[in-house]
Amino acid sequence: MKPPPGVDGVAPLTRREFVSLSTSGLVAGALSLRQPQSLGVARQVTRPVPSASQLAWQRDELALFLHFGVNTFTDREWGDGKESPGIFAPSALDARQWVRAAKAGGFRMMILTAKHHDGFCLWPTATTTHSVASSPFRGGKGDVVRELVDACRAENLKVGLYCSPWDRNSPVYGDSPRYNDLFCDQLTELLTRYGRIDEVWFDGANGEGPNGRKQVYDWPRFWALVRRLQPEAVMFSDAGPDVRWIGNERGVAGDTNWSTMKPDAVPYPGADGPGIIAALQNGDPAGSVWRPGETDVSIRPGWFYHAAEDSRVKTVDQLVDLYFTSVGRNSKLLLNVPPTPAGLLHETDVARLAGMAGRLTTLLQDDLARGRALRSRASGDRSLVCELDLGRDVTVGIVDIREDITRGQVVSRYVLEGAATASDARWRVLSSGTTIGFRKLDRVAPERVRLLRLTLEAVAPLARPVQLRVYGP
Ligand code: FUL
Repeated sequence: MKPPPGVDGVAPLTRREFVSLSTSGLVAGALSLRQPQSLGVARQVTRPVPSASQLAWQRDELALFLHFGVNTFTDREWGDGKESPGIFAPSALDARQWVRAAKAGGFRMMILTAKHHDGFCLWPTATTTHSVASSPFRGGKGDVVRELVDACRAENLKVGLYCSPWDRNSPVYGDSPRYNDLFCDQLTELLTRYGRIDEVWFDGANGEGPNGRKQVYDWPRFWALVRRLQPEAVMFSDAGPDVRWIGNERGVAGDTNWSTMKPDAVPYPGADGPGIIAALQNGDPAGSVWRPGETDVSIRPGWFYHAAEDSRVKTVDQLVDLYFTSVGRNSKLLLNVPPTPAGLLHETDVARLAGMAGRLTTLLQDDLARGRALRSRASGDRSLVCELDLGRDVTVGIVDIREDITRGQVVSRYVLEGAATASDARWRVLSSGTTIGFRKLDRVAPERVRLLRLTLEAVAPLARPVQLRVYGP
């Protein structure tokens, strides 16, 4: 049977056994991509792999989302576009405070709503008067995008921008060619005035315009423009092209989460229909493109700041859980922390970010397998068994497994077992699952073990070793 495109790595191999050496003490085993010489040259079919930008995006793990704009002053979630720019009056805006809070939380990028669905632009655009230039902020001379960019550069954080295609203010919204021109002009301003932008975030929402007309977005044109102006930036939307939405706003990636996708599964941003959410949650091992999932969720119930939600900020425990259900499921966490009408992050939110970083550092700092070699042997052409002697009895509470995604993602099933000693090797399952990808974090019932055994099955031969770290409870 012909293998589906992008799934097969090489032709089946004969059984081989080998022991891999530990480099950093984290190395597991790898199935060689080379066939035994007697079988001739490997029939290599390339699986999708991340671009340099997608790889950097994933390795950053954490990005901070900032929903800020006229809604901050009207106490609403979706403005209708009729807001007066006069209400946008943050009294003490300090983007350096945002960036310091993000840094203390371990975040490596900030993404600002430069324009939300209400159409109000946080930068002095030439495309509309519905912007900061018509507001009292800094006497009409302000530019929130500039202040964020400058603050991020000073602290070495990356910058991303959200620019909503849905615009409830623009009189030409719904007059499709004219609005698409205007939207491209807005993107051009955002992507040429501020230096390097690392992520462009497209919401798929597509509602009625003020004239009651529906807009037909020219996505290929938008994407080509971004690619031309900021070739290093990743573009987010339901349909990528570089990074896909994870399918919910609760902060939970699929437990099975492939970074590969079939592009037809979600043909355009905002597409609706059966199977779309599952495709976003789980990806597809037979997908022809690399399109990892981004998990966006707010630290508060709403995306914008509402004083009434000051007592409903997610706790440190909840934030740590979100890390496990996003980063720990082969995704990236985009956590929204909305500035207040003063233009500052609320002190409760700031404290929770620091608390989350502190807790994660404590949980994940002492790798009990550090320096221990993992002996691996192939148990089939696409399965591998790896064993590790921890050298002493330890209590395992967290398991951290990683594929080297520079060569793609292939593991489709894993089981980690533990046993007390070599002479009493009664293996007990600590954790098991399907995909691993960039990182799989499992919390397990604390178990005292000395020996670990990791069994892997893959949809194609593993091109590189997997890494195994274990931590206490
Ligand atoms: C949604 C928007 O409608 C929300 O207001 C928010 O911006 C969220 C991140 O995306 O689709």
